[in-house]
Amino acid sequence: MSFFEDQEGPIPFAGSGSDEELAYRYYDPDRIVAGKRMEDHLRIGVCYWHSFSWLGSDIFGHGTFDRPWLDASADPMEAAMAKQDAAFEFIEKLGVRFFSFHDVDMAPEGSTLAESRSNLNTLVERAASKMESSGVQLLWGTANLFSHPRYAAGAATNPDPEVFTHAAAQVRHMLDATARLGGHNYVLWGGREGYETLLNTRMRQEADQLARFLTMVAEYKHHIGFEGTLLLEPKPQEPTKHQYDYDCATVHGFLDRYDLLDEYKVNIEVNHATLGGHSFHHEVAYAVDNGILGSVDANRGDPQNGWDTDQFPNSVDELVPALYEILWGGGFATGGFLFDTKLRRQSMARADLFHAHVGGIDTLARALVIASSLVEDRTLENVKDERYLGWSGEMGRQIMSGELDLGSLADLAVGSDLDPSPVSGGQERLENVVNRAIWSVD
Ligand code: XUL
Ligand code: CO
Repeated sequence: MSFFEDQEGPIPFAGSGSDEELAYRYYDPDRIVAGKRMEDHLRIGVCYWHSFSWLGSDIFGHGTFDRPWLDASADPMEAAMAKQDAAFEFIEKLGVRFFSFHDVDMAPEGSTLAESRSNLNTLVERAASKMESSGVQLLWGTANLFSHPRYAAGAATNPDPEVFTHAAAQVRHMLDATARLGGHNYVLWGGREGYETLLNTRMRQEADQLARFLTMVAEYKHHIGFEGTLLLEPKPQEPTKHQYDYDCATVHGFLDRYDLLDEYKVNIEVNHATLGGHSFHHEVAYAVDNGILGSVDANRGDPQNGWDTDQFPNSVDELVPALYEILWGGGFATGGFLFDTKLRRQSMARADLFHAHVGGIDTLARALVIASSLVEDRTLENVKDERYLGWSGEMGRQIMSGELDLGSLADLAVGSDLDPSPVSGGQERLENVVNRAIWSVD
């Protein structure tokens, strides 16, 4: 049975002159960019939850989407199989290589943990054969530790150790499933690992619990020989008022404090960065600089309201600087661009899923090519080299090596009557460099 019968075959690459609506203008998987195939740079993935499990409901209204595989009256396992058929048909027709899912997206929860695990295993085996025949791979798996009421006060950070234990079982099952499917990464997004009010919260206790949980997850990963990367996904708030994995810098400090830096990297989401008052560029640059870039959840927010609206990326301007940092850092290892993206509630038609993904993928492809030309051009790097040149000179070296202390530096400054003059940061000139690349690169 086909759920996307209007789309006959895989979306083709048709070039920038094409007038076909459902064709790629820029996403040409085989095009070589900076020595690598475009598909291998971007490693595009489709998410199961927003695209196949969600009906378009919001806090004020019911679902609006035309999703025949989400038939509430059907047997839950039959429905999960139909959903899986829809997901694989869509991913294959979109022509991308990866997908990601939470345990509860793929299989219905049973009335006990054992039943949930058995449901998951059935659907995972079914997914394995679809992956085998289609060549589609798992970018990452994750456990949903935030929807069920038992997790209202958090999972690993819950005041009740029984909730922690329940979460441990879910993660164990999902790590097993991710390993079974050859997943490239495993993600932990701490949806409710935070607080609603400090009046009832011990932050230090909760941080210790979270660290213990993450240590156990890393130990288990090694125990089963899972070779994917463990990723934490920062987000400042929503659904909790404050989330502990606030942003990349906070996660980095946490990992360092609990001696977990060798075990975890970050999954950066564009709209989480903007929700935290940062740019996506900032979060990526921080992660690359500190060796913790893992993967990216591609989407965008709406500057008018600042929420986590999870819209499809459509701004080359926003993505070019971040892609520049990713390329400069050597590109993804196990990560990729996962479309953690939601259609607007009025985009009810099944075809809207294609339009949204095609536009987002083309935006990423175009940004990649422009960013690569900026890396090759080196103007931005030359400006940085020049700007920090003093630090490779005698004074800079002596300061950084510890040869000079505060007192000797003060004597040196006074003795040589030091009077350094400011130099231009050249921001507008550099903005022109970036814009000219955006305007001229094909
Ligand atoms: C929530 C979010 C999640 C994670 C996976 O904001 O981004 O979908 O990516 O749990
Ligand atoms: Co996400």
